[in-house]
Amino acid sequence: MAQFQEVSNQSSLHPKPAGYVLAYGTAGFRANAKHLDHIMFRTGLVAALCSKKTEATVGVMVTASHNPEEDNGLKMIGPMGEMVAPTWEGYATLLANAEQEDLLTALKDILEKEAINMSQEASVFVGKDTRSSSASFSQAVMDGVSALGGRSKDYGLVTTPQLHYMVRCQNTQGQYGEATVEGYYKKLCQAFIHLTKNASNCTDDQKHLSVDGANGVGALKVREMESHLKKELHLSVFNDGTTGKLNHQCGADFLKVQQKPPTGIKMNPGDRCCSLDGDADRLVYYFTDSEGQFHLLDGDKIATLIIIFMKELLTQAGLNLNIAVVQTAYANGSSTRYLEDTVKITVKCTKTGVKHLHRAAQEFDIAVYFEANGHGTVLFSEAAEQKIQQLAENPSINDERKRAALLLQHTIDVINQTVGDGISDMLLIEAILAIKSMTIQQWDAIYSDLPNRQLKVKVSDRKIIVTTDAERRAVSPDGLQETIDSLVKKYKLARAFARPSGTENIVRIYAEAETQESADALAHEVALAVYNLAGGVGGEPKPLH
Ligand code: 16G
Ligand code: MG
Repeated sequence: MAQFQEVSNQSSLHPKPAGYVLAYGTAGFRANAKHLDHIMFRTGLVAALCSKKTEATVGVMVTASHNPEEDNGLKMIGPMGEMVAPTWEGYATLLANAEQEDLLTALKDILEKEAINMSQEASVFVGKDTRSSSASFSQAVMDGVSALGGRSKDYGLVTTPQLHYMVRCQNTQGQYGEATVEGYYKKLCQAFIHLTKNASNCTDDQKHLSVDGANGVGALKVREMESHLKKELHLSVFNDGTTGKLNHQCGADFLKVQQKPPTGIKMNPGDRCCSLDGDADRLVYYFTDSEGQFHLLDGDKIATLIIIFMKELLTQAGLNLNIAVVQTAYANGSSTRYLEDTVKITVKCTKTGVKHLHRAAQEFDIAVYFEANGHGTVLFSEAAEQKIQQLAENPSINDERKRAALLLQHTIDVINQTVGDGISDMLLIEAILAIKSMTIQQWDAIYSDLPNRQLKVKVSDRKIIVTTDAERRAVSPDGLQETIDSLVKKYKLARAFARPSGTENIVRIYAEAETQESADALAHEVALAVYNLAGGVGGEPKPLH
């Protein structure tokens, strides 16, 4: 077939370094940019096949999110704007690792397995972040698509969630919105303006928010969006990439890990601030108090604020829907306790990685899912959306129910349901705070986080650790879980787990307890147990104090 000749010719322009192996991980491929050109081209091929198979547009986003500027990677996007199914991740890994001379055979294998009709058209949306390597990489993806006769649409610089949104809009024939960046701003900002229209006497001060753009694409896009907000929200963007380095001492991941403010931002005590990450699919909020103490409001606090708001609206609307919060093992124990005992809401725990939370959230009428690191969104079932719409259009309901139904409708529109979206989440939170006349301090005071500590342990093979119960318990190696259980018993309000990372060759430890000293000591003890029982390499973990 002529197309195979084309693949062969083109792929020699994107050669694979012999022996180089990389797997499609929790959030796609990610590595130092030096090694990735062939992976970009070959994922272009996979995306074209996926589009032919599903007879829909799919997406490829070139980004390494919160990783350093020198890294790059990509994320594939399925027809509804969701992450692609595991089968396609597997094919991406297969093609990425096929040696140059085996590429065509590997490609034909996939064609056969999936019974792909090669005369079917392929359409792939491509976007990129601001990394210096991203421009040539997105071209390499498009080369792969065209080698199989597919068409790509180059969205240029966009946030990851914006590209997810475009794919969904395209495949729903515009029902979800218009598949342009302009269309995205219009939908979200109009919903925001509707939501906040009747917010009681919101002062200019309350309308102000400082945004740390992580020196990445999110900063550019927040700026682009601002005029659509019609001065209903005043944004000061810091770390916009003009001087600082991408993700360097700034951005959502830096804040969550370091528990301190980013450099490059002007913060007065009490100012409401937020940070996006390098591709703007994560968001965290923070402020410093009058004593100079830093307060981080992470994904757990965000989920709590959103679910309280949703629950109140549903009660006012008189709608009885099945709602829940989805978290991972990293969710602070205080948040889970507060949600279950005080808000009285179902809380579900899944494995780490957005696709797991997303899938779990699809089981409810409305589910708020967030990782503690600030990645999350809200999903509404079709039935729930219909009920809300019917209610909003029902002429015989009282004003309170009407108001709540309308607010729910606008809430649906401000949210990007395809994937966690830092910019959309930011608009939703700003709207909730305005509607509830709530300060960031009041939001923070809803519950107090338990002190916690995360550590990494190097082991020769992280797969030795096998977990169950949403990664909260280890079933292998022998004796590890029993050891962790007995260590946890020594401390008050304590919890700890060890899980193999999905993105690095390490084991991650999480511990929380009543005091920071206890959390630190427990984390160290669990790290030691992992080091001893799971083949630790390098020096033994040292105590933190
Ligand atoms: C990726 C995931 C993130 C997860 C993290 C865990 C997506 C889009 N991103 O960044 O959700 O928290 O990996 O990394 O799924 P780890 O397995 O190394 O702890
Ligand atoms: Mg990200």
